[in-house]
Amino acid sequence: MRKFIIYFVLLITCGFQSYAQEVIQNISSRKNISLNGRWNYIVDPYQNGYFDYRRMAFDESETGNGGYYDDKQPKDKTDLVEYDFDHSPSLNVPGDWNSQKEDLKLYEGAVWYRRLFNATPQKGKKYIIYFAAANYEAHVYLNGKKLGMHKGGFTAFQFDVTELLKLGANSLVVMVDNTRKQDEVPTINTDWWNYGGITRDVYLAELPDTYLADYKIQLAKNNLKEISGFIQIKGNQKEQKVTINIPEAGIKFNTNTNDKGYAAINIPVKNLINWSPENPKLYQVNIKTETDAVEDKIGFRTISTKGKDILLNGKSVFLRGIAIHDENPLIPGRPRSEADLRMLLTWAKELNCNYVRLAHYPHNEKMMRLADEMGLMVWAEVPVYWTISWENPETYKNAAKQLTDLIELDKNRASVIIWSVGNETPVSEPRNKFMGNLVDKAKSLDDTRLVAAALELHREGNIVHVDDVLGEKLDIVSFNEYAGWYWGGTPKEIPQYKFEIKYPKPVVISELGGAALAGFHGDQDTRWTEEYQEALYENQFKMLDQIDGLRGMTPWILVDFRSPRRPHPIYQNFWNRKGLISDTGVKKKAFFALKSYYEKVEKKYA
Ligand code: GCB
Repeated sequence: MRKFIIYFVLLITCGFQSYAQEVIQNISSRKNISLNGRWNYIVDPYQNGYFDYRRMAFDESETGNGGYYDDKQPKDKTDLVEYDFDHSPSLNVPGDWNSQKEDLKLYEGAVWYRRLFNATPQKGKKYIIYFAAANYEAHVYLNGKKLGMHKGGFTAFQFDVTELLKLGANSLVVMVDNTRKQDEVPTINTDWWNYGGITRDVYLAELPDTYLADYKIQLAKNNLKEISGFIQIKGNQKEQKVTINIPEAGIKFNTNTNDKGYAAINIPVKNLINWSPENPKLYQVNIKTETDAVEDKIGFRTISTKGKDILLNGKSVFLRGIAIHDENPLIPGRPRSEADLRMLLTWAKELNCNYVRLAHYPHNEKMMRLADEMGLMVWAEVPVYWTISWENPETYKNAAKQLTDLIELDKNRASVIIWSVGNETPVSEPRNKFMGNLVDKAKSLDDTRLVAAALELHREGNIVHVDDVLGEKLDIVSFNEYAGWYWGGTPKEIPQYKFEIKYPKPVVISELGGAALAGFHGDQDTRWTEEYQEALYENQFKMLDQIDGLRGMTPWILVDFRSPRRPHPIYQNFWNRKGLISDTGVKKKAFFALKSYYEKVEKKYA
C-alpha cells in the first residue's frame, strides 16, 4: 500500500510539473504555421483562472478541469461561466503587454492568453508548439489539457502536441506570469522594465515522425582546418544515413547515426572563407537524413586568446562594442519584428562597431542570425544579475538551465564568441561557488568559445583593483566601470585613475558610461548634459588606453531604455539615459565621440 501511495504521489507530482522539452534546432526553417497575431487575453491578478477559492490549482485537481484553460462557453442559459475569451480584448503576439495597453504599463502578475487556430494533422507526423520566449513563467494548455510549464523569460521552449492536436479548431491557452521573486533568475531587483507576455514568436511545426532534432556544425576548437560537431535524430528510426552538404565549399560528408540517433562529425576543410566582421561569409549548409532535411546558413571562424590578445581566425582583434538591451525605444517595448532588431544593429554598425554585448539575458534567436549576417561579434548572457539567491540549489538549477538553453540554441552562430555567466555579482563564498559552477558548465557545453562575466571592482585612492577570484576561471577580464558617473568626480578627473588587474588576460570592459538627456546642453561639469556625457567618454578613452591588455569594450549603452529605477521627473522620467541614442532615435554627442575613437582603434588593428 505504501509503495502504491509513493508511486501515486510521484506520478501526480511528475505529471503536473511536466516541464517543456528541449527545443529543436532552427525552428524557422521547418514546415510550420505561425501562431503570431492577435490573442485574446484576461488579466488575472489573483490567479482565479489557475487556483480555486481554497488556492488549490485546478490543473492539479482530479479531473484537471476548472481553470480558464478550459476555454468554456456556457452550455445553456443556466450555466455559470465567469470568463469569456471570445469577448475579451486582444494583444499582439509577439509583444509584451506593458507597451500595448496603458493600464498594463506597470502590471506584474498573471495574464491568460488564448489563440484559436485550425490544423490538419497528418498521420505519421509529429507536431510541436514552439515559443521563442514568454516572460517569466508560462503554463501552456491545448484543448483544455496541460502541456507543461516553463520558467525563464528569454529562452525558447516547446511541447509535443501530436496526441492533442485536433483536426479543425484548436484552443491554445497560456497563463504568463511575470511576478518577480527573490529566488528566480533574474531576481526581484534589476535595472530594466519587467516586460511581461508572449514576447517572441510562436510556431506550430510539423515534423516527420523521426526528425533531425539538433546539430552543431562549427569549426573545431582553434582549428581552421576541421569542422566538428554532431547530429542528433529523435524518433523511432534512430539509425540513419546522414549527408551534410556545403555546396559552395565543395563539401559532401556522409555518416550514420547510432542507435541513440547520434553521429559525431569531423570534416576536414581547406580554403574556407572564414567569417569575420569585415567579411561575414555564411555558407549554405544542407543536412539530410533518410526521413528529414534542414537547411541553415553557417559561418566558420575560430576564437581564442593568447596572453593578452583575442584571436579571431588566429588574428589579433579589438572588440569595438556597444551594449544593447532587447528593447525598441520607439515603441517603447520589446522588439516585435526582425526590422526592430535590424534597426538596433544598424545603429551599432553606424557607430563603427564590430561587436555587441546583448545584455543581460538571452536575446532573440533572430538577433544572433542578424549579427551573423551583418558582421557583428556577440557577447551573449544569462540574467544572473546582482543579488541572486546563491545558496538555493533550485536557483542554481534554473540559472544552469537558462545557460544551457542559450548555448544549445545559438551554438551554430559564428557571431557568438562569448558566453557570459552573469553581471555584477557581489563576491562571497556561495556566489563564487555558484558562478564558478556556471563557468564550468559553459565550458563543458562548448569549448570553442570564450567564457566571461561582468565583474565588479574596488578602489583604493586612485588605484582601481580588478582581482575578483572568479577572474581565475574566465577567459577574459571584464568589469563594469563607472568613473565619472557613480564615482571618480567629474569627467576631467577620470584620467587620474590607474588600473591594477590581477590576471594577464585580454581586458574587455563590459560597461562604462554616464547619462545625458538628448537636447540638454551645458558645460562639461553639468550632469545630464550631452557635453558631460561626451567629456566622460573622451576622458575614459584617455584612462583606458593606459591598460596594456585592453582589447575591447562595450560602453553602456546604445539606446536609452526604460527602467523603474530611474524616476527623476526632468532628466529620466523612468528612462535610463545612458544611451548614446535617445528614446526618439536622436544621436547624442557621445555617439560621435565613441565613433571616432573606434575609427582610430580600427586603423591600429587593421
Ligand atoms: C550596471 C548594470 C546595468 C545598469 C547600469 C546603470 O552596472 O550592469 O544593468 O543599467 O549599471 O545604468 O547603472
